[in-house]
Formats: sequence, C-alpha cells, structure tokens
Amino acid sequence: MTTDAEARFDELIAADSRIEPRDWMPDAYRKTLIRQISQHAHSEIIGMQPEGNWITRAPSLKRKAILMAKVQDEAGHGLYLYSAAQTLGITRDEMTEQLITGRAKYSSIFNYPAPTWADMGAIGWLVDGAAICNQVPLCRASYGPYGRAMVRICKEESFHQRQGFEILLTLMQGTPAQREMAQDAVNRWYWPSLMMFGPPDDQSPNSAQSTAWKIKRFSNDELRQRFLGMLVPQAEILGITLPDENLRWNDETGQYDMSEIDWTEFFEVLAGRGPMNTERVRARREAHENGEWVREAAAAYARKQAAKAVAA
Ligand code: BYC
Repeated sequence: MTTDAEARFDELIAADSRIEPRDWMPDAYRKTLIRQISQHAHSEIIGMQPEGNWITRAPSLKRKAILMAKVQDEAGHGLYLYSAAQTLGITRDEMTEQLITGRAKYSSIFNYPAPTWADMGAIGWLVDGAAICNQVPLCRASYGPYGRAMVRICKEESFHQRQGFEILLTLMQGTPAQREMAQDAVNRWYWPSLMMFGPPDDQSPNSAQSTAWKIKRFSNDELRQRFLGMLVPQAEILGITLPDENLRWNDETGQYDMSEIDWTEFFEVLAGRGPMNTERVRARREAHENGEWVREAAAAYARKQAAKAVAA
C-alpha cells in the first residue's frame, strides 16, 4: 500500500520538481544518490592527481597559473559534492574511509598515467569534454542539492574543456615533435574517455531505476554518442585523428558508427587492475594521513572558539 509520503515523493518526481534533504524519500533512492554522488566526489578528488603532477613542470608561468586554477576547481567540485552527499546522511569521514581503503569506486579514467605535457591538453579536451556531456543533464537531477552543485561545476568544466582544446591547438601548430606528442596523447585518452559514460545500456544495472527517478536523464550510450558528435568537428579543427578507423557518420541511424569498445579493459580497471589504481589510492591515503595535524589543529581551534562563545 502506498503511504502519503510515498505518494508525495512520486508526485514530486512526476512533476519534475525537486526532492530536498528533509523530504521523505525511499531508502533505495537515498542509497543510489549516496553511491553516485560519493563516486562523483571521489572522481573529482582523485582527478586532481594526474594534473597536479604537472603543475611544477608546466611549460610557462601562464600555463602553470591556469593549471593550478583548474586543479583547485576540481578540489572545489569534490567539496560541493561531498557536501551534497552529506545531506543524505553519510559523513565525510565515512566517504573518505571508503576511498582510502580502496572500497569506493571513482571514475575509471583517472587510473591512466599522464606522461607528457600533451596529456594536459588531452585530459582537458576529452576527459572534461566527456564530463560536460555527462554532467549538464545532471543539473536537472531530481535531488536538489546534487542538481544545484552540478550547475556551478558545469560552468567551471566548460572552461577546463576549452583550456585543454587550446593546449592541443597550440601543440598542433608547433613543431612535428609537438604535433606527434599531441596525437599520441589523444590516442591514449580517446578510448578511456568513451568508457567514462559507463557500460553499454544493456549492461547498465542502475540505469532503469535512476532514469525512473530522474537522476539520469539520458542513457550511457546516448551520452557517449552525443560526445562523439561534439568531438568529430573539433578534431577536424585541431587537425587530430581520432584513433578509430571505423568511425564514420551513418545517415540511416543518424549517429556515428564506431568500433566496439574494449569492455574487458573497462571492467579490469573497475576491478582495481588499471595501470594507476594502486598508485592513485596510495597517494590519496598518504595525503589524508599527512593532513592529520591540520585536521587536529582546525578541530582544536573550533573547540576554543566554541568555549569562548559560551564564556562570553
Ligand atoms: N568508472 O549501472 P551503471 C569528473 C560503475 S568526471 C568507474 O551504468 P550508473 C572529472 C557504476 O558506478 C567522472 N565506475 O551505473 C572530470 C556501477 O557500479 P556500482 C565522474 C563506473 O551509476 C575532469 C557500474 O559501473 N563523473 O569528475 O547508472 C576532471 C554499472 O554502471 C564507470 C561522474 O561520476 C566509470 N566510468 O551510471 C576531474 C558523473 N561507469 O556503483 C573530474 C556522475 C560506470 O553499482 N555519475 N561505473 O558499484 C554518473 O553519471 C553515473 O554514475 C555513471 C554510471 C554514468 C558514471
């Protein structure tokens, strides 16, 4: 039997209205949001690593300042998203614990290395480009705090995508060695960026329910296709070849044909066996441990301020 609270929840979803933290919600809705938002937050935080590694080696002061701003943005995104997840009843400490003990998922894309400066361009163009395609529809996610966090995040992601495109454009107008470096980076990031959208629709166990709850607005394959449609003309402007010999427009289906994605690689990365999984979690764990004195000092200061407020 449907209770009044359930009926109200269903009504809000049907009306494309927002569910807010104090509203009643089914346990499974709460759980799936915690799952998706915490994974998303972890991705932003782990995503700082491949780029953070290039801050000291950026080729000019201007490039360094831009890269620093971008990496700081990712930290901010992680914080908005952890805050959104906290409104659902999980603590930041619990989420951090899940991440540093290797129990939490985060985006497969951040388990690949970034060995050259051109990787900064490819990450910005492809990874942030994929992130925008996936995340713009999430601005309309039915859970209020998540949707609102995504609005701000998407504005910043579009700057990130542009800066990646501009790095590649500069390299493509440079020497043959620079052009080769740009093409090589795109060759390595192209397929993993297509995997970011998740498994094919017929192997996506969460999609049906998340779509019914209006958390997801488009399927994994639909967003992957939308991303391809965005990439092809941009690759032409860059003079870069997308590394798929079967990539071509199909008039009948109205979308691009492409080669089969190597899903074995994707599931290996998800199982913790990608090129950088161990290193990424180790670095995050070490940063957390090294930051213990900062957390202790902040807590001691907060206690002092609270005691002062009581005494006054
Ligand atoms: N990596 O049923 P499915 C960014 C998991 S961008 C790892 O389709 P769902 C950034 C999935 O979690 C990246 N795991 O799931 C950009 C599920 O496992 P569980 C972060 C993946 O949730 C630049 C299982 O596979 N963006 O932040 O309906 C710089 C079955 O999948 C992946 C987001 O997180 C993957 N690629 O759809 C810095 C966006 N794909 O949980 C940072 C928000 C799937 O059942 N998230 N899995 O154990 C989403 O939109 C959705 O969660 C997904 C997956 C489309 C990713």
